[in-house]
Amino acid sequence: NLVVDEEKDIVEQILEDNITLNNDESVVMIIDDDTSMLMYLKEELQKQGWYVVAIADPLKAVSTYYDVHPDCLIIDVFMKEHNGFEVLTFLKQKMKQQFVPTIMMSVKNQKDIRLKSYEMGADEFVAKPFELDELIVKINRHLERKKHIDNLLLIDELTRVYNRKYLQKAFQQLEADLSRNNHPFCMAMLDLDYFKKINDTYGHLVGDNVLKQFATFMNDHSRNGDLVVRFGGEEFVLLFSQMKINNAYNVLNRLLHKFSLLEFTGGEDSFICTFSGGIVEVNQAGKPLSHWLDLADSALYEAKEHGRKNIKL
Ligand code: GH3
Ligand code: MG
Ligand code: MG
Ligand code: MG
Repeated sequence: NLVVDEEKDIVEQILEDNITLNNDESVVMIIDDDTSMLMYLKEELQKQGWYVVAIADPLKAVSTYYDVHPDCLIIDVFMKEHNGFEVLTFLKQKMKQQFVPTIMMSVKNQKDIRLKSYEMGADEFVAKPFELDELIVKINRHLERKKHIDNLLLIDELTRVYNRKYLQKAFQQLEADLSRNNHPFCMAMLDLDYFKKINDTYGHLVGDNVLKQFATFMNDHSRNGDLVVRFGGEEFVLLFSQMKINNAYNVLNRLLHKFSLLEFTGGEDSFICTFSGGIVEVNQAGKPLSHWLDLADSALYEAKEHGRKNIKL
């Protein structure tokens, strides 16, 4: 039996695939004890470019949940051993605060089944037999919504740039590029100078506005593929993809010069704001993000010691 064999290896297969799994590839998990339905759906949904995990044993679905990390769940309501509602209950506990769109499926298209599906937190009920193209469009919508919601969690509310949580993900992608193609990249840690004084003199709202303008400025001046992250408070991390350190150093100095010319208003006054920065070239795969952050942070410390408004390697 194809499906049973597949289940045995499902964890290894996923762990293996995860290495090559494109970060943008959506994972769809289907749980249905009808193996011919499983195989059919798996084949069809894979054609959409989704990574499909098809599982006939509901308990297996629960135990492999954290390995699979699905972006969308499709659960059959009536299965031999555990019904789909039980499975959904187990899976909901695993999901915790995460949003995972869930589609319940059943041949019994009855109001009580539909109601129960929604009451238990499913996002959609699909009656069997279904129209494949319609199901695909529905799944697609759910995946888009999931992406949108996940993205919101990675964006800093005040400045609208990525937050620290996203940095790890971006670092991994650039590091993969480094080990594959030997493309080094640069990481800069930037910190606004005497920012506390801006807050103390003009108030927090003015300070907030400076942070927003700074983030916007950096975003507007970054190339495609570069990244601006609010690391915390008035500290930002910039990633320059495929760039050597001398180049990054020159780019940052130009940005520092340009930013320092901007005038901000606080009450009746106008003022300027500068920043200091430390950069490292990430030219060696296998070291954790924290290693490079520490180096960039030490360089930043030197820049501060050196009187601020400057960049150090
Ligand atoms: P240095 O040049 O050494 O970096 O001095 P600094 O004053 O910038 O550094 P310090 O770490 O003493 O102060 C940082 C300040 O940033 C303190 C904190 O209140 C402020 N801050 C952090 N997050 C926010 C924010 O979201 N909005 C505003 N307005 N201020 C913030
Ligand atoms: Mg069934
Ligand atoms: Mg600081
Ligand atoms: Mg500061």
